[in-house]
Amino acid sequence: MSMTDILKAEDISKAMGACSAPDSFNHKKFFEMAGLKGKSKESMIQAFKVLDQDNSGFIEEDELCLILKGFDPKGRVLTAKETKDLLNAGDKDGDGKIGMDEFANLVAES
Ligand SMILES: [Ca+2]
Ligand SMILES: [Ca+2]
Repeated sequence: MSMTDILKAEDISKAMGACSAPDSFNHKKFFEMAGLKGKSKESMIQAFKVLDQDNSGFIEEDELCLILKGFDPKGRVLTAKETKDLLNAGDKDGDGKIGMDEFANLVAES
């Protein structure tokens, strides 16, 4: 399973292009452009599983910084600031990682 099974490659590539410069990642814009926003719960779970590389049930900080690579292997690594901002935006219960529900909320509110 990869993101191109869930989303259109063309949309992913547009979303990637919009945040190619360091510190330009905006999760709201990205999830919307990539077409993830508004997807079914099932698709959201599939996307979460792609990003949760070690299958821990959570997207930890080290996986968050690789989020763009989950969408496209050629994507860049997020900067420390972008990773922190994304974690702060999504981590509602404050355990320092993003669970499935937190991920779905993060995408939905974007
Ligand atoms: Ca994980
Ligand atoms: Ca959390």
